[in-house]
Amino acid sequence: LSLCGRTQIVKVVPKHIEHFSKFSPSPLSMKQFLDFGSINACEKTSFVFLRQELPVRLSNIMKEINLLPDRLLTTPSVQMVQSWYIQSLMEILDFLDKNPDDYKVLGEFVDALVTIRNRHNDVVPTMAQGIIEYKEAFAQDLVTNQNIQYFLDRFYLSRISIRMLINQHTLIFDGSANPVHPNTIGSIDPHCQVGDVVQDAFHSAKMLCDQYYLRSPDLILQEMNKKKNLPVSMVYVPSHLYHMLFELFKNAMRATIETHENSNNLPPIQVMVSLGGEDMSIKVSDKGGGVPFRRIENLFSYMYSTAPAPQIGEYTRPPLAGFGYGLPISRLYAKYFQGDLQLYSMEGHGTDAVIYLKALSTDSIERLPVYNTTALKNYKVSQEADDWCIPSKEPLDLRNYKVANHACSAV
Ligand code: W6P
Repeated sequence: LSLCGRTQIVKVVPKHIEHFSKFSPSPLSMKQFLDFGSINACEKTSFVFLRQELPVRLSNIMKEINLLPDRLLTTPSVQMVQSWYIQSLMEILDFLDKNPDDYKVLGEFVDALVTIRNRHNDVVPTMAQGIIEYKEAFAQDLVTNQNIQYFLDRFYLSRISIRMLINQHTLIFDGSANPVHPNTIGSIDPHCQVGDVVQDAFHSAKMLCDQYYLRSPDLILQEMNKKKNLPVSMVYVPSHLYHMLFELFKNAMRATIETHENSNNLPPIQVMVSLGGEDMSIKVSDKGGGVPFRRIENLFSYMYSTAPAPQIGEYTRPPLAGFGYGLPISRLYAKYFQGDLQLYSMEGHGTDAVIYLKALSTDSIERLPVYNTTALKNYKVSQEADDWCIPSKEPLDLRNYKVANHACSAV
């Protein structure tokens, strides 16, 4: 691949995107991830897989970036993110004509992946900045909110999956690094102790909470294991689980403290970890007064939860929850291996947040967006009339409906 100058890039890159976006991404199961890291793990096999699969995943989502409304696509932030994707795609394509049997090539590939991972570190705040720029210039409506939601859910899920592939390869095949966690395979723990991750995440959230509010609720943790009388354990990525739980705890603590401001004791946050035959579920319950049902969807909205960053000297937000993309991205982590994250709230009482994960590693298969005509259609939804009536604020004035022979003194 010889590229010289911008004109070459502009001509050549779209051809590669066209080519690789015609392939569907290949979702991996937990078992396949573990196999790449087992004793007979072959760096060459992983290399040959990734130099095809990474361009496929990158190109699939790059096609969708191109479908964003022009007013968003042309913001400096989104342009920057797009340029990172183009650069990274080219750097991986450089390896297509290299020899997998050359150990130097394998080493250069690991280095390239590290460079790419770092380049994309700030994708989430940069995209958020793009949304802010867009919101400042254009009125936000329901259709744009839906389109942005659809795109960012797919875009961030794709990003989670690409980083997972990169992390696994670099962690397993970076010879210099002696593993910090000898029992993990890349970022996967085949015996992830769910209760331990709950304790860790709670402890971190509690420290933030103490720092800001000078107090914090306690934790009551219960476990149910249908199969054995043992702590719940599963094959999972502990960092993903930690991310979700930390986010839920911050939200639960903030709600608890803010609704018990004038009380000396705080109701504890109760957690139930339950392992069944199909699901491993974690319920986080707070007595923080709950959220009106109408507003639950907004908690997961990228557009409604993007606020400009506070200026220096300006009032700074509490470090605890309720801002940014914590909840929608936590839900994507759950969905990534076929799980989900749902909120059940009762306004006036409190909120239950439930993480559903697959108990069996054979069911834990990557959930990946694919660019096809169905996806394309979802970006073409125009501003058509809703097929549900708009409720009027004022009660209907029935006096306008006079009926002959109907005696009605008010008429
Ligand atoms: C709330 C709002 C919320 C979001 C996520 C998790 C827990 C809670 N509690 O009041």
